[in-house]
Amino acid sequence: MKKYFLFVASAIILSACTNSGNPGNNANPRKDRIEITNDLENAKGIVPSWFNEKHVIAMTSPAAHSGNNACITADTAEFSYQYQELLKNINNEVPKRVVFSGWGYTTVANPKFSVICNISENQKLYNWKAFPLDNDLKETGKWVEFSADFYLDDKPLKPEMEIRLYAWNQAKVPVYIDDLKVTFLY
Ligand SMILES: [Ca+2]
Repeated sequence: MKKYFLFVASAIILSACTNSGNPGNNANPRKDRIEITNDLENAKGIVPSWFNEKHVIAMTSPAAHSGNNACITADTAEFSYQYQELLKNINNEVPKRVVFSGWGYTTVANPKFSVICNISENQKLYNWKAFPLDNDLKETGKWVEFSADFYLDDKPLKPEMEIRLYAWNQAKVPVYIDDLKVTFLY
């Protein structure tokens, strides 16, 4: 009987140890990944850190990827809805990498279309990167998932710097985006 209790007790201790090692718990408050999503449905109500909502429109043909709204880019709307924030307002350290992902719909195959990541210091451009999506948008008439990945460790960052992420359409024909996600990795 004593042996049985000893066995049960060690099983409980073992299970407690296993749980404490579970990455799902919040033992470590340090944020090494921050995800910000925007389905564009509330863009007109002004979402903090998001700008250029004049290019977010109610969609009918084609339908939006989610809900009613998506962002149009075209010849008169080269730059998309954009994420813009000071690095210090996002986390208490500067990011090593950022990913701008979402869904895109093109009306011409392989449009000249890129995601831009620009970093400025006191309104002055400090770093500028483009991630072309021409090959990701090879099929017209359907929503396809895209992901633009930027490594930010080529130039040292300061918490006071500002990051902007947006799409740039140089194709002069409509390309729509929806369900955007910005992922910061630290
Ligand atoms: Ca939407």
